[in-house]
Amino acid sequence: MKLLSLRRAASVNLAVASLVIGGAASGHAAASDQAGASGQAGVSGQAADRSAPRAAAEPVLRELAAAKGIYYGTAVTASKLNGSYGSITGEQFDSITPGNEMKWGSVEPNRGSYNWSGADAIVDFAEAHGQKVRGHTLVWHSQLPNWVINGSWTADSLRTVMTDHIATEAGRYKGRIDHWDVVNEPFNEDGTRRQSVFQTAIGDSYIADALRAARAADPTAKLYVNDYNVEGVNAKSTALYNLVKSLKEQGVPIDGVGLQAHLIIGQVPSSMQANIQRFADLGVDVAITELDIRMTVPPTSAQLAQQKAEYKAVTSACLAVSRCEGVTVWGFTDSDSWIPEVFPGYGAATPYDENFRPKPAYYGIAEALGWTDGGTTPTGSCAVTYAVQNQWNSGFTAQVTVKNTSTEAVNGWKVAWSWPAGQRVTQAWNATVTQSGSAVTATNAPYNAAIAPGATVTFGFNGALSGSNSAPTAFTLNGTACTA
Ligand code: 9MR
Repeated sequence: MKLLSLRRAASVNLAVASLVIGGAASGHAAASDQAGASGQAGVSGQAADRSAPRAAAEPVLRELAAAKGIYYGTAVTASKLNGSYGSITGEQFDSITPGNEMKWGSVEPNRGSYNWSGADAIVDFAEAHGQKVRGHTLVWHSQLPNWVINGSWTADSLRTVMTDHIATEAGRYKGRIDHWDVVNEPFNEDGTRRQSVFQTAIGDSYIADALRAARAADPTAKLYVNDYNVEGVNAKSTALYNLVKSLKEQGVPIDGVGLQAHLIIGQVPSSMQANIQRFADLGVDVAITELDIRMTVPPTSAQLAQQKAEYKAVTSACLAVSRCEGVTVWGFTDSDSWIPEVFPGYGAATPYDENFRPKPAYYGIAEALGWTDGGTTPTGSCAVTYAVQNQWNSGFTAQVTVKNTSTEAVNGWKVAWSWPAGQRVTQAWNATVTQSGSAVTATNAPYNAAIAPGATVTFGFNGALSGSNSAPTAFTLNGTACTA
């Protein structure tokens, strides 16, 4: 059964003056019938991680998104889909995009010789976890095999190679892909066409040719054109707009536009919602396809708070337009992000840290999707004291004291940290403690939910050791970093 959900007006309290996302009531069909697919045990080897019950208030992005009628996705790396990475991918997201495994250079490095192992693994994983797949990507100037880049082509010969490639790849996964990024990054920043091998050999019509070939190969997949720096209204997004308009006028099969959204904190375009809306008004769907928000590293807690507001605002911008189908983050963890390699000095761009611990950005997404922590999310600060009180060969007892150093009362708390040395919490008091991989969350007991300004709460636990007992170095209170 599909339910209609009334979308709440986005109320965004922004740390960034440049970012203004309006809100409008609108209706996505809530895919509540899909939400039940989540919460399955993760992949093999991870039973222990997920054996602890999830605290009632812990947000699950895919469930929250489904209730609002959108999907929440992540790019993935096939070889990492096990352990905590696999568990979180399966539990939190209802769409996955191969980061690299479906690109032409990955699947057909030499002409006529195919490698589908990574792509197959991702599609299989998605089906096992009730997830959609965004196929990425069929025609792109980058990560192309040399035989395509360096071939000497006529318009006809390259068109045939391109449409054969689309028929082979989209045909292989026919009926199993929800959205295809058929053409990726066709524009320069000024809105002129990028001089890719396809553009130079075939000309402007290569995009229509590619879309028609994709429709023929997999009639049920939604066909997208995807690009970056097209999130706000600007010359490049206007070129994309004009392309979509002209394709629609010619009857070329196009179902949607992907706004990649590789963003920098403090520079999220204020016109994002208006831009999404103008594409929707053309009669196509829209998706945020590669969201990340980078910052200089190491991040400060102020930067992480700003990033949280911006993840929330981008998610809210999608929710505010009924034709926005969903949001995909480009890697959910900082350990699986392209940013540090390509932008030295930048990083921390995703919603989870390198140890799979949710960052404030994760709670920002959840809040945009309607989640509340049953109380106040502190805007102030906190201080944590961590003390090992007793230790033996295989275990230890520790106590955590949390001080509310802000001027606002905390009413309901979660304290989170990540173990640096494989420790596991076995038993806790004065809090309910759950652990997933190395990520630990301690939730208040009913009797100690409130922490007045300046007051402290203390809880304790026993832990198991599998090596050293190095102390955690960072803690958050309701998603906000504390001083340790
Ligand atoms: O995340 C991908 C990274 O692992 C690759 O090295 C890189 C090569 O260009 O491609 C990355 O993904 C890109 C995506 O396919 C298209 N939009 C930009 C993404 C980041 O470069």
